[in-house]
Amino acid sequence: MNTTQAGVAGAVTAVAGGSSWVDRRSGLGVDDFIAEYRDPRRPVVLGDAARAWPLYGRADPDYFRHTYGEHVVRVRGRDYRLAELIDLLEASTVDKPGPYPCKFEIAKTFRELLPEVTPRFGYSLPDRQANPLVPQRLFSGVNNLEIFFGGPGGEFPYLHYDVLRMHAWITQLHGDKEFTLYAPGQEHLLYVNPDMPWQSSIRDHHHPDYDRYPLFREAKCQKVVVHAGETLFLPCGWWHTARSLNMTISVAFDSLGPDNWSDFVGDVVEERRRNRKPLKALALGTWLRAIGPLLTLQELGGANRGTRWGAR
Ligand SMILES: O=C(O)CCC(=O)C(=O)O
Ligand SMILES: [Fe+2]
Repeated sequence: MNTTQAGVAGAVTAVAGGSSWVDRRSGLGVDDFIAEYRDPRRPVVLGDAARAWPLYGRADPDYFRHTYGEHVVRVRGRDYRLAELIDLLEASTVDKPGPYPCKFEIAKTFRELLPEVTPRFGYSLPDRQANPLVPQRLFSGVNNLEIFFGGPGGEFPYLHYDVLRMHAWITQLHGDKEFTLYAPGQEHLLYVNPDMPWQSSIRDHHHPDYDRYPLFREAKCQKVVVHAGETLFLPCGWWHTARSLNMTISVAFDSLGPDNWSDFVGDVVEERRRNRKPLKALALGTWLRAIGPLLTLQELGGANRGTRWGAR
């Protein structure tokens, strides 16, 4: 991106260390997105990816209070009416943050919202998750289109990359959320949890215990604030965590395409090995590697491009 484009797009965000940044782009063609961000695995903030969603520009706390206020949602084992939860989050402060994340799977908890966050944007396609050749049970822990509500100071509890090396997409519908990103390749500095290697063991990464985690000092992070209307693309394997700067409403999902297929297969196999299921690892790995080229062929014929959620 040249400086003129950068200026027009409102562009670059200064980051910790001052040496790196996350681009902000609007009006980006899908081919340019693939060439400049997806394939080189660079995060980007897209200004208008979700512009076609009916909910875009309308999703403030009052909208949810009025439309879904009586909806009962469960947070940390307690049931709230959504209106009550939003009141609680709006009244929370950085010193006394409300619960976070308050996240709900849209297809289960807010089914009526599905058409409001459709179409799925073209940047995230093709997506292989709904393909009948791919065993659906693999995706039980994957972020399956979730809506997040947060108040000031609400922090995601751990540094992680999205399971199975999916690409992550987080659209800010309301408010501002700060993301802290660590590029892949720094795993030796992040104290990866051996039992859950997509998570760091470091808690409170804003005030880490450097006696316990001395190497973490050397890890280089980038911070980016995502504002209402913007979508953050986080390529597979990028470590991240987030904090809500004010009352926020976001929609997040993961994607699996031809470009992160082999990363995905690697993590699926690795997880079976870690759980001492070598035969399952072998069988699944063989199957998934075999269907990879088949899926690519299908995609040449237009498959895996459904713009409805869960569609093929
Ligand atoms: O928006 C956030 O708090 C971060 C969400 C996230 O990274 C996730 O659900 O995997
Ligand atoms: Fe994530």
